[in-house]
Amino acid sequence: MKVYSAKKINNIGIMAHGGAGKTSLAEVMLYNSGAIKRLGKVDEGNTATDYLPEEIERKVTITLALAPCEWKDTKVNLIDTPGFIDFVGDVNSALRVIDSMIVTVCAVAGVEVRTEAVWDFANERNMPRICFINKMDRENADFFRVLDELKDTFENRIVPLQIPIGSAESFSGIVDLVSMKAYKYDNGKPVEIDIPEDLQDQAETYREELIEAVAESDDELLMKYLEGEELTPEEFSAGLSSGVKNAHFIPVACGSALNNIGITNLLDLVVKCMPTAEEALGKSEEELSKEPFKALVFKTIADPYVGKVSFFRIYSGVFIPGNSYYNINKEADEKVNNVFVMRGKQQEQVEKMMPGDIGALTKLAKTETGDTLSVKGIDDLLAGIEFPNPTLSYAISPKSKGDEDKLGNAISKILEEDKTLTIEKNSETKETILSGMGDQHLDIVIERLQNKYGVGVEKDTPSVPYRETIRSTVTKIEGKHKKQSGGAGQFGHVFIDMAPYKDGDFLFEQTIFGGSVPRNYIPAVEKGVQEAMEQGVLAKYPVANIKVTLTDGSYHPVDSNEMAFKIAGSLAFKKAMEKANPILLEPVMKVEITVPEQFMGDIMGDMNSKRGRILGMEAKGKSQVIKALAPLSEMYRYAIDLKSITQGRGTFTMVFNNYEPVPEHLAEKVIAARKTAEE
Ligand SMILES: Nc1nc2c(ncn2[C@@H]2O[C@H](COP(=O)(O)OP(=O)(O)OP(=O)(O)O)[C@@H](O)[C@H]2O)c(=O)[nH]1
Ligand SMILES: [Mg+2]
Repeated sequence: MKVYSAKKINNIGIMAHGGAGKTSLAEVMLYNSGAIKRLGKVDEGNTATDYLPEEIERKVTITLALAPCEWKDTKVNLIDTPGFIDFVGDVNSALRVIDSMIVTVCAVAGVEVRTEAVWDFANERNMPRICFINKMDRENADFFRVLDELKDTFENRIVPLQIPIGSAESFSGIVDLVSMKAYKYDNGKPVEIDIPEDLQDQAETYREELIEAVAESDDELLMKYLEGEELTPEEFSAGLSSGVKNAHFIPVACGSALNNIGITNLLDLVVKCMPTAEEALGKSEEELSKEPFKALVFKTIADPYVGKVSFFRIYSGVFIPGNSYYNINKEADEKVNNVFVMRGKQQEQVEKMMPGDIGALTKLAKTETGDTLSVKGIDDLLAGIEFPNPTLSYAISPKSKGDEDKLGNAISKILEEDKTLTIEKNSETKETILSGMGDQHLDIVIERLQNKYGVGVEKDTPSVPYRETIRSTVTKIEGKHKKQSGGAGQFGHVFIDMAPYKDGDFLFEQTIFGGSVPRNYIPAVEKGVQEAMEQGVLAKYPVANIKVTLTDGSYHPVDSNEMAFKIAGSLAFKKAMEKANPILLEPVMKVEITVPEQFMGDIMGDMNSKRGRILGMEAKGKSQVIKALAPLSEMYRYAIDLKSITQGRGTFTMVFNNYEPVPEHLAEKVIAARKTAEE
């Protein structure tokens, strides 16, 4: 590919609900522009942008992919993004670097959950977008119903630029309301035809709506329009382009990605009405080129052949291979000898890259997703990328013993590629906890560990990190360790009091009088208690929230030593705990659930069945936010439950809140299960 100027670059994300046809659309745009020679199909597993084995197998996009093509001298940097919520991390990455969006909507399903989500994001940034009603060839496709739905759902001004000729089986082309010309398609190429008679009135009506929208986006044009004058073709064209670029209105196009209908018009529209990189950055290319180099790395992939590949977008300066660059976040130099344009998994080396463009670098040693690359001496960062917190966790372990290191290494490679994944060793349960955005996400990670890194992994629901504590105060509990037959003797002897303690996990005090336990042995007693606390008397869970006071004891001038007092301390602790009415505690989480209003009842019912307590609720836009406390043991699968209750329309966050007693009948079960597991 040649080097493109910021005046001739469009960075556009294709975003939508899962399955609306984003990947098919990217493919057919690449094909029509000549960027690829063979038109692939998602269902045949041969598209440019769904190239990972996991994507081909599932026919679903999992990671974002770059798909640059050239149309009318402009480099259109398409980014194909995932639609399923489990893979939302890459949607966030793409959103951070695009200047405009094609929102793909299925002509049958209409507006869906993720359509609303990406739309909201575009609104927040007043991002220009084109709405493309795809799958016009499908049975029950209905352009006008979906158009009305778009108008009803969104507050933006939504204006069709085209109307379809026919629908479902008979869908054959479009009437372009800008030129008032009609087209059918021959292998993707538009062939001009007369506007079908039965569409003429409708075309006129919608053209009037379009003219009004164009006029209203510019004061001068509006004056003319209100005075009843006609806009010249030049005025109309310029007004259309600026009205869309400023997101004064959102144009609607339609077609069929599968049958390659309406796609060239969509490409025309992108080049004409979406902002160039120069426009989006708000400076001329000349200015941008003179500024110091600055780019954001928004995605990292681990390619089996090339190694680490970092996708980056340049915000200022020119990238010249061989120069020295500097990662501001890591305070590290990065030497890069090549710069690439990527299309799916295909790389093409280019000579240099201009401001505003998107490309890829290989073998960056220190750089991670979200980092700013610049040159030495520059220290202000570009805004990073926000990723959602994981919602689902599994305890994982290697299938074969001895593969622990291999697993650790593989996971750290996968973590580089995916910022919505976390791995953590739980110090209480000793389990390795893998957390991600949902069951599909985690299953794919586990599959990749097997297929790409050769580590088989067992997954399980994480164990609950229960704790134990006491409810009563006990006094004068004796602990005596005495071994005085043969060889060197052992003698340690203590009395302790034990009480519930609210202000922390553990407090140790002593009220020894007259040296009954010599001063130098007191720390050993405390240590003995603490070691014993690692395994409580009920089910060997760690003990918390207790206060122990060493009150008395005795010693032997020869046989006493630290070890003996440590053992005495732990013996006393166990006895005391047994007598002090021990109970089991469980972690309770603070949960915030956001759902459309109609699911409130179901969410509350479900929370009740999970022993949750509702703290309150409030309206947020069109949604309700429910705050609740619920035991962790009931919440491990909440990501899955919420998805099924709300058909994917709910989201939630969850953080640890406090420990609370486990209800008795459940505690008995937990204790019994632990005993069985031990045996
Ligand atoms: N009939 C018809 N089917 C289409 C059209 N576009 C896409 N499809 C089909 O819809 C299914 C999903 O298409 P994709 O292109 O994978 O959709 P996507 O939006 O990329 O899906 P995700 O990336 O998984 O969110 C596939 O079976 C496509 O063949 C179309 O214009 N007409
Ligand atoms: Mg896709």
